[in-house]
Amino acid sequence: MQTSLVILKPDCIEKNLIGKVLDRFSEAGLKIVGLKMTRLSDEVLDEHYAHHSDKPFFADLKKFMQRTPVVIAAISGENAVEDIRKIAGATNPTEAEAETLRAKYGTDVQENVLHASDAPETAEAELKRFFTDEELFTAE
Ligand code: IDP
Ligand code: MG
Repeated sequence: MQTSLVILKPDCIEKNLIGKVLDRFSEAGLKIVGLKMTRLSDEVLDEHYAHHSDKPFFADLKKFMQRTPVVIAAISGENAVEDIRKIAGATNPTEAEAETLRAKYGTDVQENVLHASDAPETAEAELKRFFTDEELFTAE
């Protein structure tokens, strides 16, 4: 069993798509085991997007991610990391496969609906960044 970290970004909140997006994961047989709505601090975003800190869009990306509170979810399944990335689609909505969340609901390469962990090791670090053990439901 794997658990991945998903963040529903401000564009998703503004378009009132929280339920639709979470339902896609439930319908795919994935299980929501942690959920919260909160604002992201500068410090957390510096850490979460450290791989983009030298990019020209970094400041803009942080500003976008702080535009509204976000929904943070821990989602489990046999192959959760890969399954969720598939359902999310490519980073740029114009390059994402039809029916993926980013193709259907994304605005542009920055405002692309959601974050999803890109590997099991990343997921582990990201889950620790946003949830305590007590906040996560353990099935079985
Ligand atoms: P991912 O979210 O598909 O894993 P990453 O390359 O890890 O993609 O980028 C993290 C986030 O940074 C993206 O989801 C998007 O919001 C933003 N981002 C990535 N590339 C660009 C860009 O070229 N311009 C603006 N924002 C970008
Ligand atoms: Mg990424």
